[in-house]
Amino acid sequence: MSNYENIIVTGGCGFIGSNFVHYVVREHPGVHVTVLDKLTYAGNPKNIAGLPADRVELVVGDVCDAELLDELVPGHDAVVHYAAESHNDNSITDPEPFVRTNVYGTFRLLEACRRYDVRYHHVSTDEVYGDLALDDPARFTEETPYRPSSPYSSSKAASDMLVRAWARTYGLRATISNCSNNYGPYQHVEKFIPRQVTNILCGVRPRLYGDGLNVRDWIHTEDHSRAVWTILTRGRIGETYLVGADGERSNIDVLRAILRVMGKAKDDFDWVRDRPGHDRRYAIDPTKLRRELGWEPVHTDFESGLEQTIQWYADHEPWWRPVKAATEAKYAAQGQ
Ligand code: NAD
Ligand code: TDX
Repeated sequence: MSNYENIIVTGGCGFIGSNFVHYVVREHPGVHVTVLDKLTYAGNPKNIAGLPADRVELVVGDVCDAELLDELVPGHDAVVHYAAESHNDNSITDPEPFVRTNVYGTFRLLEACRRYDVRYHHVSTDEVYGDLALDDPARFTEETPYRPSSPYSSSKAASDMLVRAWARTYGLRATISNCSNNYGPYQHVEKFIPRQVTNILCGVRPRLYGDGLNVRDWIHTEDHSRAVWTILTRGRIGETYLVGADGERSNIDVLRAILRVMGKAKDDFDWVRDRPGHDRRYAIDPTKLRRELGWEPVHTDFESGLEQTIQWYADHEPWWRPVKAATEAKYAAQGQ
């Protein structure tokens, strides 16, 4: 049993938030989850369909809605804040919803948690630290200065700063986690791995940005969910924890692994226009989370996790097919 019996999960119909909802329902039977989700293009109620109605309630609404938060937040033990505009490429074409949801939405939640003295956990990204050179032996730690590059990562960095200020100034019981790139089932087809897998399933060639040498530090979303629960229940108030699973890989290596698993030739893809301001490399040093809270990733074999993820997309075409054409039309307009 934890001290948390009645929690709000914002963005619980998205990729990572829905994984956390499933995780809590499966692993922590005494906990009731209220999902607050606006159901944007990225939110899908099917991601949490079938969970017991006495454990999970979906409230469709906006984290920017102060009146709704005044109704919803009192009486809950904690808010775990996943809701965000999450895609870098979208933030480059239209930054406004990123500032609104990620910055103003976080502000509204912090105000509600302050008013009703509710524990708050903030889910953030390693992208707030900017990028590293490919040959730099360094990895990001909790002490690395913030240096975000994109409208998305700067909006997340701004939201992290608000959380720190609310913790220090008002004594809000808050923690922050900054995680690396997640993979797994239910990830929107706009993101790198699902985009390439579903392209191949549609008979379309995958698309690689720039020179393909950019490095991302991959973690299975199940490991991320367990890390967030660990920090929510046992993390020190006011602290930041980096979450990563030693999963550094170049984009071209990941793409070649996908091509291999799906029976395609290793050069069966197209090079496309690079992302403006494209971060070169992310890498997380997760020592603090491991030493202080004893968290360890379970999904340490990236290749087998990737194979399972590919199989999930092959088995769940009705889940991704309805949004595939619109997603690709957006990319086509950007030359990607
Ligand atoms: P996602 O885009 O798949 O899901 C976002 C969810 O938030 C959707 O369900 C959407 O409907 C909801 N939402 C958006 N705006 C809202 C609003 N104004 N009010 C209420 N709900 C709203 O995103 P994701 O990949 O699951 O990411 C979840 C969180 O994790 C984000 O905060 C993101 O910054 C963070 N994160 C993601 C990754 C990654 O690899 N995807 C890595 C580290 C951190
Ligand atoms: O078609 C593509 N081709 C390609 O080469 C796409 C969609 C992406 N890429 C590259 C860009 C990145 O180097 O692949 C890499 C991964 O791209 P994304 O899936 O868009 O992820 P990224 O920009 O790294 O950000 C992700 O991880 C950190 C999440 O989307 C963020 O929400 C999270 O904070």
